[in-house]
Amino acid sequence: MNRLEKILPERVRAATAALEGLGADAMLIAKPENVVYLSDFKSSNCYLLITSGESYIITDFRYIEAAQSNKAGLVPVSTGRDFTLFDAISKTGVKMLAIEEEYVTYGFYKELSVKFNGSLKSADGIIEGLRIIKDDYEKDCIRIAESIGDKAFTHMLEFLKVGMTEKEAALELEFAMRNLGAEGLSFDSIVASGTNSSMPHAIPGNRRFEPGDFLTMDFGCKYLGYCSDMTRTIAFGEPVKEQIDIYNIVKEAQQKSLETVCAGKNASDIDRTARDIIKYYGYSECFGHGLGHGVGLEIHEAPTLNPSGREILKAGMTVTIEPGIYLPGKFGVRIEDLLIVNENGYEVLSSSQKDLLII
Ligand SMILES: [Mn+2]
Repeated sequence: MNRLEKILPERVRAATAALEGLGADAMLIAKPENVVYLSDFKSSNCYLLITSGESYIITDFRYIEAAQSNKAGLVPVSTGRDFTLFDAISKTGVKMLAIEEEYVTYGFYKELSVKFNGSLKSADGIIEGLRIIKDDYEKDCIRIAESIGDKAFTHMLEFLKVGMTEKEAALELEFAMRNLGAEGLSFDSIVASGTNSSMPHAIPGNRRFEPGDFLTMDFGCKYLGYCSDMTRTIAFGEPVKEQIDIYNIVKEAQQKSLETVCAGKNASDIDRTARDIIKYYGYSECFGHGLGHGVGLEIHEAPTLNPSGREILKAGMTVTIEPGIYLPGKFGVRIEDLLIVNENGYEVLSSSQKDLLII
């Protein structure tokens, strides 16, 4: 038996159990990652209708054959011109329907309001709340995705040369990850060199690597739908003292805050550990983003590690730890690992070295 065949019906049961707390008799799932989480069904048109009785997978002619063999125990419903999603909802006799209000469009809401004869409420955060704790299957997928990133990084250390452009490096990084078994990228790779590296989310351009450059690569791939995420900053040729000093501050902030990760810890306390170290050295203004985020079917998901993060870490959550210092017009440094939170601490999934690499 495929591992998912056992897990998917359990996830649907957990979603059904959440209906009672929500005070709704059905929940319409439209957000693709939530659909995939509950059904492993990937398409460009699919809704799940979770009810306390039967639950349904609603799609059109193009996907109905695949939907009929879903492993989640969902009843397939085919929609078309004569029988729409709204007809399918009405047919179940649902009175109080919960929808993902942060996801559905205003147009969808307007049409639903006209065609559905019951009340609506928000289902926001319900499926995300289930997704925040990763089961063993998900942990394995994320471990494999991150190890592909590590191998691709090792490959890049051989490949990168002065004179190449950021775009060429980004293309090679993508090629390497896909060649190593990734389905695709978890986000557009960030390859930022020299003065561009002071922009945390720089877009790879035509700048050519020069001796003395710092190069920040922030990248990840997908494996069986699950994302990876890692960042390393390396140097082309001997760096100057300021570069080495900044690198070591970021490395210290990254390592010390990473070591505080443990079930029961406050998300904001972990952020503060890194922020205080960077502040101590006088660079608090140069670390303007949060320390980290959860990673799963989405590249950015709960929990959020930043100064206002209220979540308490639990075993099975994933978090990135990615402090940085950015000096506008000069250079930037960011180091990022992906961790799984354990009862007694953490498991670091990224294994690439964090001492400054000079190529
Ligand atoms: Mn990240």
